[in-house]
Amino acid sequence: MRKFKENKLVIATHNSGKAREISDLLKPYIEKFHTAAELDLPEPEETARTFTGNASIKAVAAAKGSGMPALADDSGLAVTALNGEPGIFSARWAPNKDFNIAMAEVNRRLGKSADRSAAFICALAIAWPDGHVETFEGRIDGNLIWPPRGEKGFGYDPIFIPEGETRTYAEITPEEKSATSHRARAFAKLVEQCLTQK
Ligand code: ITT
Repeated sequence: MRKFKENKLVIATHNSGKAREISDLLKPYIEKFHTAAELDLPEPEETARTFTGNASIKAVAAAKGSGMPALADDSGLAVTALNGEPGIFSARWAPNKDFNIAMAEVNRRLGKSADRSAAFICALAIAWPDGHVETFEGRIDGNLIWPPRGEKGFGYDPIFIPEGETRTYAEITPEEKSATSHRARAFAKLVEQCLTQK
């Protein structure tokens, strides 16, 4: 496992909800970070069939494009009764990034299914400009509700209740979400294996 020793990192995402969560998680470890959006880095095509594969594509593209190490997140909602869909296509179910449409589509496809279980999955990839990549995965199980509830968070948060909670991810604070989320769990592995406190 290569250790991250530099003091600059590019957060390779164009999703502002993710960028906010990732920068909050990174603050204790990295002095300076940039986002792919702020550096105007192009968004590579996500052609892999796994979260980890797509996270690697995004991290390598940003590291090569910026000349700095880069961290990418590929994540999504896997619904049990839909055989894991939308999965790696979670962003693509939202035309013009309209997640009201994506959430309604999940609910429509679930129909009267008694099984409302789902999981959020997050793959993180950290890549260096020489092409070296390390990857980490995290997951949180929960259940889907309808109608959506809450104004916080992003994406599918208003329909997802994590295990052990009664509120959706859009009803709890960012700190509470980060105590259990798929992203925080992947992050904990990244921190343990790859980062050192500044
Ligand atoms: P980047 O590729 O630029 O990072 P993206 O939004 O296209 O942004 P993904 O391809 O990884 O990212 O799509 C993941 C989608 O899954 C994302 O758009 C959200 O809708 C959903 N998602 C991921 N993590 C989530 C979370 O913590 N809460 C709610 N929805 C989440």
